[in-house]
Amino acid sequence: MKTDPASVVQRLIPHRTPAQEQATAYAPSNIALSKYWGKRDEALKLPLTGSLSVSLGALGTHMKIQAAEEDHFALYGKPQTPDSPAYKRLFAFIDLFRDPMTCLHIESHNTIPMGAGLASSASAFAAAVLALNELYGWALDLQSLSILARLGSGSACRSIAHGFMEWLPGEQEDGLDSFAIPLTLDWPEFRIGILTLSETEKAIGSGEGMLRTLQTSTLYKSWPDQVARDLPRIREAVQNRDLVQLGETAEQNALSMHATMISAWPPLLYWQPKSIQVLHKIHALRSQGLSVYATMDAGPNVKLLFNRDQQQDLTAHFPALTIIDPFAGAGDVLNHE
Ligand code: 2P0
Repeated sequence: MKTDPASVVQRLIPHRTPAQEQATAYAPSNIALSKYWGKRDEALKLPLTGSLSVSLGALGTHMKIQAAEEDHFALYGKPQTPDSPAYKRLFAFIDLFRDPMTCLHIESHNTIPMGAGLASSASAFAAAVLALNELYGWALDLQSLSILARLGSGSACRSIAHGFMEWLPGEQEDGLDSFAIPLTLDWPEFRIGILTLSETEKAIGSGEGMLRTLQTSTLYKSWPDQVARDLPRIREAVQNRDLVQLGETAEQNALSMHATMISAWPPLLYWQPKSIQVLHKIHALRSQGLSVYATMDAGPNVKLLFNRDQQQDLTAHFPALTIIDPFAGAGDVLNHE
């Protein structure tokens, strides 16, 4: 019989009785340098390839969960109705873990700027798993926490810890070998710059977009080979703190992912004219000697990868840049308009 999310949870959690009244947790968002695009199992959110990300420090989700008389979910202090998509998705996930008799009051607050084109699902599901682990007193290890977060949203498995995280795709049908591991090293000079070019909601979400790409793009067949080349190069670049190798590989990886999206049908053209303008500007700045590279996710916004020594020049060229230092304490937003 095929494994479903409920049976994975059943195997990993020791019991379903809260050990305390309430628990809080924080998980950072993350950006992939070698991307995850395409699943081998939809229900368990198992990827076809590995991926490697860096966390966004202080940009993430704070979540508080407490035992209550009835279910309740507030986002930014605003109660969500049970028929809202956010409520339904969160409680469908929570239902995997709790005894049906246990009601929970959940408060979630994202520090990710609204409309920055950064998905909050990765940090939200990771924060939910971390808070549940506290509330129930499971004392799960990082590996189990990552597997459980993955069941909420694939990229959430990389948000269970700070820093560079590599998601091992695994081979097992039950996905118990598919989780993210921290590359335990820092890179104090490394910076991420976020350029918000469009605040409109993306028309096609990542899950649907991946499936469409897999089913309709012949270019997608080359994607696993692209990752097989890029991911080890990015891991090596991180280990050597080699920005040029990291930036060149991450930019090519992101554009290759977009090539598969664009060649899907109907096409997934997430880029807007401004996205292309920014890419050209980055290329022009590189030809003038600036060491700056781009990555993009399933949306029009461009994220810049660079080292601290380029920060002043880049802020002059992109005044609206939100700069993130993933390794400053819990991570600091150094310059946010
Ligand atoms: C990534 N993205 O590696 C890639 C690059 C978007 C583009 O992971 O269906 O929200 O919940 O597993 O994790 C976004 O996909 O998708 C994503 P599901 P998820 O960051």
